[in-house]
Amino acid sequence: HYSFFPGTPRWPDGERDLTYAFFDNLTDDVKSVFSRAFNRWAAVTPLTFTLVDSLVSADIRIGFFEGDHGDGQPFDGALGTLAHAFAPPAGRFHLDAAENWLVTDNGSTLAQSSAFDLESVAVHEIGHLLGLGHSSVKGSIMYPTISSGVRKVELANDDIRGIQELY
Ligand code: TQI
Ligand code: ZN
Ligand code: ZN
Repeated sequence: HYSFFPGTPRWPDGERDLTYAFFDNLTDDVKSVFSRAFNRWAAVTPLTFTLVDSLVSADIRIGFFEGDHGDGQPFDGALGTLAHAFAPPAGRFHLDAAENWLVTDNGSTLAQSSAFDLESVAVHEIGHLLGLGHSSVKGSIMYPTISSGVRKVELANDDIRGIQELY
């Protein structure tokens, strides 16, 4: 079953059109992975997600960082923690730059089993950004387990029920 963060934080009613921006100059391939991940949640909610240039004005700020990056939650190098994202309205979405990230387009198979599928992790972290905690339902996006070389990007019914209770 899905869960929420303590106090059930969510993006407020007047803020359903969310913007996001990247810290780094990322390739179009990487940007489109995030765009696809956001679209999976937009498809089942009244939310929209738009890429903007200005980090200052963006609701959600996405960046790849290594080790200590100034928020008191340092990354740990390859493996271990892959990424972290925080409950609304933080909009803080950081990924561990030391991981071997795999960028795939839709449907391509994972060649490198030591790499983590970026879209799979992004869909999970966006769930956190929107207010979902972890789920006890195996196979859901918010179930707290992920393996390298595995692609899991489709929202499960449990994820959809959870996000639709929030929005
Ligand atoms: N990052 C953890 C996660 O996103 C960070 C975390 C731990 C966390 N406990 C939390 C975030 C409670 C919000 C609330 O879950 S991670 C997974 C999963 C990670 C973990 O890098 O360990 C995924 C990243 F769920 F599979 F364990 C992506 Cl999919
Ligand atoms: Zn961080
Ligand atoms: Zn999680």
